[in-house]
Amino acid sequence: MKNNSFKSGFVSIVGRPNVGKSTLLNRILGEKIVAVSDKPQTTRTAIRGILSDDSSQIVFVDTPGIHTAKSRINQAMVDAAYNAISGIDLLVLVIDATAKPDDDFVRKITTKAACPVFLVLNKIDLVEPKERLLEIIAAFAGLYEFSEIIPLSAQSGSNVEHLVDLVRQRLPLGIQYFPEDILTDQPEKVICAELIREKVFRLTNEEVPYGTAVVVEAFKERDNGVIAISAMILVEREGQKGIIIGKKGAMLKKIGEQARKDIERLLGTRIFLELYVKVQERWTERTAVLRELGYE
Ligand SMILES: Nc1nc2c(ncn2[C@@H]2O[C@H](COP(=O)(O)OP(=O)(O)OP(=O)(O)O)[C@@H](O)[C@H]2O)c(=O)[nH]1
Ligand SMILES: [Mg+2]
Repeated sequence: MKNNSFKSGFVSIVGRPNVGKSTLLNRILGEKIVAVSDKPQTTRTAIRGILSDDSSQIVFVDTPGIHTAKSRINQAMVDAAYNAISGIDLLVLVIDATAKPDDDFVRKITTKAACPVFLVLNKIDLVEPKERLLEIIAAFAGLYEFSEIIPLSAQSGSNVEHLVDLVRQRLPLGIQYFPEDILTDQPEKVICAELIREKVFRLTNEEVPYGTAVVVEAFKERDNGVIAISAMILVEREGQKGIIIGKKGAMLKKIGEQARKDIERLLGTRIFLELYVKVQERWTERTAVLRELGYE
């Protein structure tokens, strides 16, 4: 039983695509559980990352970047981000400190928030001269009564611990929602699929990453302790299949090697990873498939 000063709460991380929300979640947890890439719209679903200690539990929710969605899958992504704004204890709105200030967006999000809002100015490692930060802070402070404005670098980790301390201070008294030894409420299969999909996002270009989904179909521990994972990479067209497989299978091999390293680190055990590619035309527009994949 936890003592009655235990604090807990749900904290959503929202913002435009590519501002570093997922990088921030991974940094806070000290483990990679969500996909990060230099391409926008990497994150497709809301994924919870849980930070526990003796006196608190913070349930962070990473969300897809909010953008003008054209396709059905993108609409589902943006819906997932907006859904994560309600029913929470604290909202962390992340902006890219190097980007042109988007006041309309900040106003739009803050009007939807029914809880305290922290503004995180990310990527401060890229801001020069440093005095520029004070100007940015002053400009945003005039837009909304943010509970805190925190400049940080999710990539280097600079000031991230300070953010976590401030979040912890704001949490209401509450129960422990999840066991203290889990990093996420997602099944291992889902996180493995996410890490494989990240490699596709990093290693392929143009429309290919956006036409790709990954499903882990088998996850079995063998007698020797090795976990055998079999995953399907879904694409929309034969041409995309060719790119994912690559010359003599070179691309698929690279995706597999890089994903295996991440998954082994996360699971703390050796894995055997088998990947195959399947074409499913226009899956990004088909509700039934999107639902099956957990995107709707
Ligand atoms: N220089 C620098 N780059 C960063 C920082 N944080 C994130 N990035 C980079 O920004 C890019 C986008 O990072 P993500 O974490 O995938 O961004 P996101 O907001 O989750 O993006 P979506 O999921 O597409 O909405 C990646 O190339 C990161 O390496 C930072 O503090 N400094
Ligand atoms: Mg993301």
